[in-house]
Order: sequence, then structure tokens, then C-alpha cells
Amino acid sequence: MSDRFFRRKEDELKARSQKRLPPGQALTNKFPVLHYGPVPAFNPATWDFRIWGEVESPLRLSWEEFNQLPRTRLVMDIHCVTRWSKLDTAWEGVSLRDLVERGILKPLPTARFVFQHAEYGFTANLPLEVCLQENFLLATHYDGQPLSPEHGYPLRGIIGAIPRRDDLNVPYFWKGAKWLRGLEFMSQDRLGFWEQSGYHNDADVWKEQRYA
Ligand SMILES: Nc1nc2c(c(=O)[nH]1)N[C@H]1C(S)=C(S)[C@@H](COP(=O)(O)O)O[C@H]1N2
Ligand SMILES: [Mo]
Repeated sequence: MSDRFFRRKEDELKARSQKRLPPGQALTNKFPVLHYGPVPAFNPATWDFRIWGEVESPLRLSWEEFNQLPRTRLVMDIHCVTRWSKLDTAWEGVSLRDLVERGILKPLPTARFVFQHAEYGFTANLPLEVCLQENFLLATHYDGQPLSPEHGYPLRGIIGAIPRRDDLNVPYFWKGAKWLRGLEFMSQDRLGFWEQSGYHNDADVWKEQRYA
């Protein structure tokens, strides 16, 4: 057994006592890569980001335009349904809540759910109220660097737990789509890629809602 193993176990006990480790989760200091299918290439000349559906005016932004949106930094604990958790992960990107508060984006009163659309048809669904929480971000950077290709470069949705913010709903990490290309605002819910394969639609980490 290495020192590293014992250090991780110590960190795990601490995380558990601080109530930052949801049931059935173990700590990792690595950053595992999990997705279905290949890693897409990024071409800034053709890449666009679209917002459509139940919004006052649809948006279509180039990569350059996306990078002019107001930016937010966020430190969160992330919890993967495959039972690893990683604490204090540092992200930077665009907050949907911020866009709405600044009037850049206006959801219609009929908007109740958001569908993340990613490359190769990958999707993930969340209630709009969850996407408008502080713990949901359209992230371009992790740990001060642009996302790596396998973690979603150039843009991904992320959701996790902000320590001590017990008021926030915290779904498992799969509810953030890597290689994100658009958001569809919807009046009714629709199941995303993993949700269609039997994963829980609400996916609350504290209630351990892994499978439907
Ligand atoms: N586009 C896309 N995004 C995805 C997935 C996927 O298959 N395709 N898998 C999800 C799952 S199941 C998890 S656990 C996280 C993993 O993110 P990571 O590879 O950065 O750890 O991405 C999520 N986002
Ligand atoms: Mo996952």
C-alpha cells in the first residue's frame, strides 16, 4: 500500500465527516474520462452555439462571440454516477443564470426544461430551475486551462455541489454535456441520452438516484 493510497483514504474520511461525500461515492484525485463515442474535433471557423425553443429570441453565437459573454468562476465538488467524486474542482465559463439576470437571454414563461445538445447527437436534460442555479455552468476552462479535448473542449455543461450550499439541487455529473453545441428550452421534459438508457431523470446525488 502506498502513501498515496492512505492519503486518499484520509481525505475520504474528512470529506465524509464534512458531509461532502454523497452515499456510495469514493474520492479520487484523478480526473477520469467517461463518455460514449469518439472525441470530436473542434473547428472554430464552423463551430456555433445555439439557444432556441422557449426563449424570446433565439441566439446563434460563433466561438469568438461566445468568448465575449460575461464570465464566471466556480469551485465545485463533482459526483459521477460511476461512484467517483472529486472535490474543489475549479471551472470558468458562462453562467446561464448570469445571462438571464443581465437580460442577454430571456426564457419564456412557458420554459420549464433545458436540453443540452452536444456533438454526435449526445443530449442531457435538466429542469430550467436547476440550470439557473449557481452550480450549473457552460464551462470553457478547468483548473485555469482550456478544457482538454477528452473533457469537452471547447465547451461543456457542468453541474456539481458548492460546499455549504444545501439549498442547491445536485445531480450526478453526467447531466453536463461535453462538446456542447446548444441549449433547447422546452415546455415539457424529454429524456437525454443516459436518461433514455435507464439512468435516473432527477439524478440527485444525496438521494443516490442512480437508476430509474
Ligand atoms: N457529449 C457527451 N457528454 C457527456 C457524456 C457523453 O457520453 N457524451 N457522458 C457524461 C458522463 S456519463 C459523465 S460521467 C461525464 C464525464 O465527464 P468527464 O469525462 O470530464 O469526467 O460526462 C458526461 N457528458
Ligand atoms: Mo457517467
